[in-house]
Amino acid sequence: MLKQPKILVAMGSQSDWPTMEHCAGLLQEFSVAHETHIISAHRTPDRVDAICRRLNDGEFSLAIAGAGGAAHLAGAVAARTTAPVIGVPIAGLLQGFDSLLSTVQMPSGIPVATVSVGAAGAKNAALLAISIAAVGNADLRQKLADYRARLAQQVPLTPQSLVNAA
Ligand code: RP5
Repeated sequence: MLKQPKILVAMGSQSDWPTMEHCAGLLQEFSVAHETHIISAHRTPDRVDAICRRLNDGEFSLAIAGAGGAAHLAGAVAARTTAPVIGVPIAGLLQGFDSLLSTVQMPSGIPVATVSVGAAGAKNAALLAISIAAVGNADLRQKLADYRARLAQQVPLTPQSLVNAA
């Protein structure tokens, strides 16, 4: 793992950005360096090769890849590197069930750590990437603990009525 982690955030299309910006936003919030790139496994395979060369040259600690439909981007990246790869299934025509199965069902030997569909998955991909980068990084571990403490504070003790909220 790089001393100062840098995360590759890849996605298959501009149309994936409204989901993947949740991932980039959290990395920003944690002040974790990252780059965002559109690299399509089927439309721009040369870009996939080029960015994976940078990954294998050690420019990035690990990769997050979001894609929809027949979502093979995360698997295509994982095929080219031994760095950890986190896959984010993007919701599309089939509400993301297609991309979920395409991303999670990697055959034995080439792992993709797949998170949930959509914005929740994009956020969790960032948090998982930070957790991996936090091995041996006390500062990042503290930031993760602080984040969870803030989450806990946001949970009300009892249900709040919405009836008179308007
Ligand atoms: C996938 O196809 C992309 O990851 C995107 O989720 C989906 C649709 O892409 P566009 O047709 O919107 O470019 O490759």
